[in-house]
Amino acid sequence: MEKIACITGASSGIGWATAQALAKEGYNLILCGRRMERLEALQSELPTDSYLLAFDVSDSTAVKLAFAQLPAAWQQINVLINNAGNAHGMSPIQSGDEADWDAMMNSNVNGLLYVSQAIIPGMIARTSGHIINLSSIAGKQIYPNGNVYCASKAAVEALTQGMRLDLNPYRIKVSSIAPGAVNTEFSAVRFKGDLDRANAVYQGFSPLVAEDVAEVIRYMVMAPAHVNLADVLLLPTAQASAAMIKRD
Ligand code: 8X3
Repeated sequence: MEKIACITGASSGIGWATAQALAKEGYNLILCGRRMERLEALQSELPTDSYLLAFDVSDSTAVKLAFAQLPAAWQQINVLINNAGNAHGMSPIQSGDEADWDAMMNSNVNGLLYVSQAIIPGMIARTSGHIINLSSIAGKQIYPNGNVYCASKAAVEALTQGMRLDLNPYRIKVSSIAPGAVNTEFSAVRFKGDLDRANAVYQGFSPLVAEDVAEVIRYMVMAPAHVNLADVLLLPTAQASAAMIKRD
């Protein structure tokens, strides 16, 4: 039987690369993102079938509506990749921007919860499924000025463990992957389009690229049924910790 994976934040970066990696394994894909034209561009590249859902994960009504309207053929979701999320701003806690805080908590934490809540009941009914949450090294190690972003990813780590406990009776795998420095749109978004500042983050060493993360996610998804790569920390070789990177 054909398998279905649902990927949030599929319109760029790690989500986009993960869609390509899972499609190569034969997965049909539900691709979620805010930008329909980007989802259509991705769809046209994929060798398997896909269904597009354009919504903002932080809008709980939109999430509910999107999944309630899924055609029957797309309702049996085997794998959920909770990838949507971002960093907004990077400043000391005393000068943080409330809108940035809300944006991070709403997408990285609440959005993950809303999408999971829409998909988990089906997995429970079938007593099978796999949820992979995109955490970050920022969820394991707090760094200066990372405050709220780090808190949001620490919440992802806690929610992953909580989900694994609560969904254990239903044979649902729950995993997280925590990448270090990955050269995507991440820093451009964090620094609000300041590309000099964004590019400097990845200068002087070889950072991960989205395909590196996607390849590990592919491996996590394809592991045998009895194997769960529950907690994966993925770093560029040059990175020793959240705050220590060996640059040339
Ligand atoms: C992205 C990695 O180190 O910029 O989640 O927080 S870091």
